[in-house]
Amino acid sequence: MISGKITLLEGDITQQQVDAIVNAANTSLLGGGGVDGAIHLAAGPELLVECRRLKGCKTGDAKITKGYNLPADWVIHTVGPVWHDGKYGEDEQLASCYRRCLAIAEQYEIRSIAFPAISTGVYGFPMERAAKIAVKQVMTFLFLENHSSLEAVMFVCFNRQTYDCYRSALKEILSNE
Ligand code: AR6
Repeated sequence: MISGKITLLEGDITQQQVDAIVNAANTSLLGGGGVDGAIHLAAGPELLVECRRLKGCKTGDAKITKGYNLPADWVIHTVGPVWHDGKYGEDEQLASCYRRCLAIAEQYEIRSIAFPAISTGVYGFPMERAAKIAVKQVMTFLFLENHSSLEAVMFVCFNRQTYDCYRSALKEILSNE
């Protein structure tokens, strides 16, 4: 626990006991590798059936489904940007993913949500930069805006290096307050 409502942990997002987990999907929403593959595998085939009905999702946007066999009730699927060189609006698109997920969580009166490090795997977004964006968007949503339902946000880091990046990003933002 770092700051009341925000938790940082190293682990597998599919195993988290939260109301909603976030999936780092692609625009088809029809599954893939990485965290997307792991979520579909753990949720079972009904997730894909529901995803098909959503007709895809734009980069920077998010859509919600049920969690099926996952411990989480909901999956919020978002599509992060593919990293080029940072001059194609990647930062803003990534920030938009976090904001859209949080807005949907609020809409569904979700109390706890877990995020993976969106775009930092196959999509190649630099981890340090992505962690700063993630932390800033979540902190802004939780502490600077007036929202009611969300009580806990978890950043689920798949390895130690990711965990360290998030820890530094949180420390930096807290020391600037
Ligand atoms: N729990 C938590 N984090 C995970 C897990 C897990 N089980 N598995 C991987 N990660 P990626 P992207 C981390 O590639 O970069 C898919 O094929 C991983 O270490 O899953 O947004 C989609 O269908 C990394 O830090 O997502 C898209 O086509 C982070 O999750 C594309 O990949 C994101 O890595 C999306 O690429």
